[in-house]
Amino acid sequence: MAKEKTLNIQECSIWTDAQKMLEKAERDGIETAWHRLKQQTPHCNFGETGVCCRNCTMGPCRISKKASVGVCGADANVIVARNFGRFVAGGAAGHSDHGRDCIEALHAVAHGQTKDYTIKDEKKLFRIARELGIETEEKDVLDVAKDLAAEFFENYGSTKNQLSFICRVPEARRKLWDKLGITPRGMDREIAEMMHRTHMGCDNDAPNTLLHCLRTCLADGWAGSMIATEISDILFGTPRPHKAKVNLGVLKEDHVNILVHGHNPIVSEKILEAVNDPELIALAKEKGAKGINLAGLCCTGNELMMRHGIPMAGNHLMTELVIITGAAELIIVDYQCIMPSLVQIASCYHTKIVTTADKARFTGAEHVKFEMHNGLEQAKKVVRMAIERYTLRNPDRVEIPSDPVDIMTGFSNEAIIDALGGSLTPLIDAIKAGKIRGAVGIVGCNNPKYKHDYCNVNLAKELIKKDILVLATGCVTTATGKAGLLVPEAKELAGPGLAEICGLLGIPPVIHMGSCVDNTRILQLCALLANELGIDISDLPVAASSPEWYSEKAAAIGTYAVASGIYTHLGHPPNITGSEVVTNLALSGLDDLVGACFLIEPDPFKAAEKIDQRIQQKREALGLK
Ligand code: XCC
Ligand code: SF4
Repeated sequence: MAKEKTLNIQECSIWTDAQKMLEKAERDGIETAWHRLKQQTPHCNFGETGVCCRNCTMGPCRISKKASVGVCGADANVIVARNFGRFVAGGAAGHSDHGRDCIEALHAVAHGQTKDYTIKDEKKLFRIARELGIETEEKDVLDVAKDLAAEFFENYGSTKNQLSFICRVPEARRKLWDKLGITPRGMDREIAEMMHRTHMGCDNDAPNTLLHCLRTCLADGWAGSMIATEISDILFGTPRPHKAKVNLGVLKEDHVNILVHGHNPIVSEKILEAVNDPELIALAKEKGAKGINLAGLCCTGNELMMRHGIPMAGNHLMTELVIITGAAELIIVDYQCIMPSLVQIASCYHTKIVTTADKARFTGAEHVKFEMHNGLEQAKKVVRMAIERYTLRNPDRVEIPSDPVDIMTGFSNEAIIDALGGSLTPLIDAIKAGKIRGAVGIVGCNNPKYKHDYCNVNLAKELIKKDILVLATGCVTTATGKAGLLVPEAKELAGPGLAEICGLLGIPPVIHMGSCVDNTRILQLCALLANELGIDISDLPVAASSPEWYSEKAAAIGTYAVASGIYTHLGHPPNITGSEVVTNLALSGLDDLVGACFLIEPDPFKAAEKIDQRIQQKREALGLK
């Protein structure tokens, strides 16, 4: 492959496993995201600032000194707001369609349409059903599941005035949303309305469009994603703390290595079952391997790690590099964050890419469609393919670059409350006493525009030093895990107060709470704390951050966090800076409206300072030292 510009590999990633694989990539003549980014820079300024509109064929139009409005008369503010609206609608659609797949799974189990999936956490099923006002007295498990699935389906339609889990939101916040007209109604409805509003000739008032961005994203946070998390716990078990391992070193040279990549545990859970099938293990041994090794990538990796301690090979920017080890027999994917380049890179090795969802097919990959009635059978088929691939592996091309790092995972809210002895009181006391000064959820992705994981790791390190508890999800899990922050011993790196609490509870200063849909665990935790204290979420000494974000989903998450009252840091802005109105609203105006706004800061050390100041203000407003 042609290489126009060479990489400075030391500047690409903070990790030696990544650097070694980038060196091997160059030796093997492979292009990665870092190489392709070079070819794409400098980026188009119109696109970057959000002032390019392609919403009709009188255009495309772009705003410049020469032309301050498009053909229809839309100015930069309208165009930017519309583009951002469609951007977050894409993210909300991703999470919520994943949620819908979970509801369909619950529905299929409840109606006896599958033997491959069951209810693993009946207690949680009943608890959530009761929480949502579903009659459970003397009712059979499957009947409760039927009613809960039906209730969740309703959350996607147009018959509700508000989503079911709004019952979790503190009253002050609910009133505020009502007043602003942003109480989310139906998941699909808000997304469709966003598409409608942004059609030429509809919502041509940027602040008004932005309000609907908040509403659409709130639907994601309090329905689409939250439903995905809760059903995943019901079907596959609510996570409990346990140990796991992380980085490319989790691959095994003498095993058949299978990686799961994507988001929905409906596929990865069955692969986990299949790799433990004695017949398949025997087959792997027959082919000369010592066994079958399963590892995760990105969010479905988080799901398997949270529930079963399956090791994590890497985050977003490691997904190409894992193939370059030459030791990956097969990567099975469902949807979201799967670079199309994986197919091209795999073709240079013996690695097979298998897709499973009709809505996410990749040219050149093998498609094995997973459905509720055949999940296990398909999983076994895929594992058999991986074993066959092992015989094609070229040992001379194998390089597994590092030893894995230990981590602790499995912190669902249920597990956190158990660890605290049954209530949130000890946590609240620690916050009041200033031992834990506040909490920050660091979430999201990698982006080759940054030195890989530099901001993710350094922000976490700086915050824990300041006695701020960090909650990690998504691709930040792997980052903080590799940095050694996800083990109880990392308390040594924390400030004295946080270190003391970590020591007492035997927990790390950075707590792993799951995948990206599981950011709703953090949302729920904030709501529980606020309700317990009788205040609004925006009064809590908490913040959110996505330092190295890239996706539409991450923007939707940031937006629902802000709309829920959580101050949110991003390493770089979305493509909105071409509009003063939208930028000012995002960076300050929203603070007056919803009690939170965005902070943009690429430097993790400065970001930590600013987040710390905000937390300090919140503490003072609550009368805490
Ligand atoms: Fe994707 Fe969820 Fe981002 Fe990672 S953190 S790159 S969105 S896998 Ni969600
Ligand atoms: Fe141009 Fe307006 Fe059409 Fe957008 S909607 S492409 S600004 S004419």
